[in-house]
Amino acid sequence: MAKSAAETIFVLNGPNLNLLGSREPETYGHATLADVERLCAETSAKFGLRADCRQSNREGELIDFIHEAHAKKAAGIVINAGGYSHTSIALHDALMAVTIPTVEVHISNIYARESFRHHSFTARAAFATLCGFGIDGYRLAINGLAARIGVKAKA
Ligand code: CA2
Repeated sequence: MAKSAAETIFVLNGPNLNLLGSREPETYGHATLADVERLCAETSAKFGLRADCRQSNREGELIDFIHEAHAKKAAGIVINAGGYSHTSIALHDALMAVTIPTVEVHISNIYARESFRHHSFTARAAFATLCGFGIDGYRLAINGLAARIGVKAKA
């Protein structure tokens, strides 16, 4: 049976994350964006949820995805806004406006890197942030999101 929109988690990846697996493996590992999306789909399925995975290099398109999540009554958002995390008040405002339970993920440990990565605007609109776990952070985020929205793993 098709899952209703209320059982959908939007997984949003921002600029340059389409390059995962092709460069800077010492920082971001060897996994590709397709690997991330597969991991999110598999993890969501354990909870009877569906992962709707999107990536964009454009701030406005990411905002449109957040609005779409609201329009489709998404159960949650997992977002790695990439570099926009550190610059985008507009993405912060979009997340605040929709009041969908949100977890922020960063593949790298942003606090062990340059100081300009230590602040995230989007994190302020999330109930939790995970960083430094590599792509496993997405799996952990979906587990935490499911717990927050009261969805248990299916037997
Ligand atoms: O650690 C993360 O997930 C980041 O959100 C990644 C962003 C960076 O600006 C944030 O500070 C932390 C950058 C994404 C760039 O991704 C690439 C992946 C492979 C090769 C080059 C860039």
